[in-house]
Amino acid sequence: MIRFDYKKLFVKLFILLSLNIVQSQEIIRKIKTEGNPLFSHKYSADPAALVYDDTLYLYAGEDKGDGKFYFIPNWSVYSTKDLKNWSEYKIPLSDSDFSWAKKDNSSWAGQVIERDGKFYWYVCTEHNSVPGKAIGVAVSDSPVGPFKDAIGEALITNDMTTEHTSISWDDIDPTVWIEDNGQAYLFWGNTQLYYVKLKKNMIETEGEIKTINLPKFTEAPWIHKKNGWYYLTYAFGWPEKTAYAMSKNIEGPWEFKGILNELAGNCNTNHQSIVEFKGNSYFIYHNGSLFPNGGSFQRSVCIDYLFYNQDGTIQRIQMTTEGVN
Ligand code: FUB
Repeated sequence: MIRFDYKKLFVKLFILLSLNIVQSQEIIRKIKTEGNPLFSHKYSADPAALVYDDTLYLYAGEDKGDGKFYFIPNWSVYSTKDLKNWSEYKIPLSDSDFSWAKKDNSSWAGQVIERDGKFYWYVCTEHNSVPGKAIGVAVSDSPVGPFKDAIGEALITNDMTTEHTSISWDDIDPTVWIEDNGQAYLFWGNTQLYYVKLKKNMIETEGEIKTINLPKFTEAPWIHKKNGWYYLTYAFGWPEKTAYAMSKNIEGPWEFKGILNELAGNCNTNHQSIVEFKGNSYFIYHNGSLFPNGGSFQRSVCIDYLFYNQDGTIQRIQMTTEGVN
């Protein structure tokens, strides 16, 4: 006689049901985009995209600046399957989720990466006892969160990099990359570009912090790979354009290839993210085009196509108002 395991069935049903409830509960808004900027209900800055399970997840800061400086107390997450219809989820991470972060301060850019079914969000915020910016990491079982501090302290603090620059905001804009052999890397910086290996647990560094020197490096490094080439795009000069370098090795040497994107109009920063999604390559960035008060501290995320040349170099981005719709 076959005995039916009701207990197992009940546990499975309970897990499925709660996952479903969490997912549907967390969507706070459905958005149909009409071009650039992508979202007009609020300001959004420093986009970082993650393609996972046939879906593009977009992480961005809630840009609540008063017109004088950056103020980003929360990060948002959006998802889409077609780049037109988007879901916005309940705020998945705030600077107040890091007990070591200064209260009511500005948390800047970050990036989410998946490893072994967990999602790690590297962000920068202001440290409350080590003067300057610091990098923390939050973790979740879902790409839409909620995320929680994965360590309970910062991963990178300003005092770890003082030999390279005296500014207190050089430890910003983390971007992460995992090699096919499993070795993970963290890149970050302002004025000086840094990188360090990460242990498999993604919450500890391994070995020394190294530097990379690229022309007019300001901030916002982003690593991606295509056809055997590594690309390191970054914010170039001030106000920022986007430039890029290429290498056959994640640890360089990097060859500077020039400007990729022009000034983002009335916005000092440009902050890019590059991904491939359903057969096309995309350049996701921000500008100050949201009418009437958009600008350098009230930015909005945009998306345009990115095209490669035969030799692997990238064609200049054409910023458009139509976007990719
Ligand atoms: O959003 C604050 C800062 O502005 C980011 O960390 C930089 O990349 C620039 O976009």
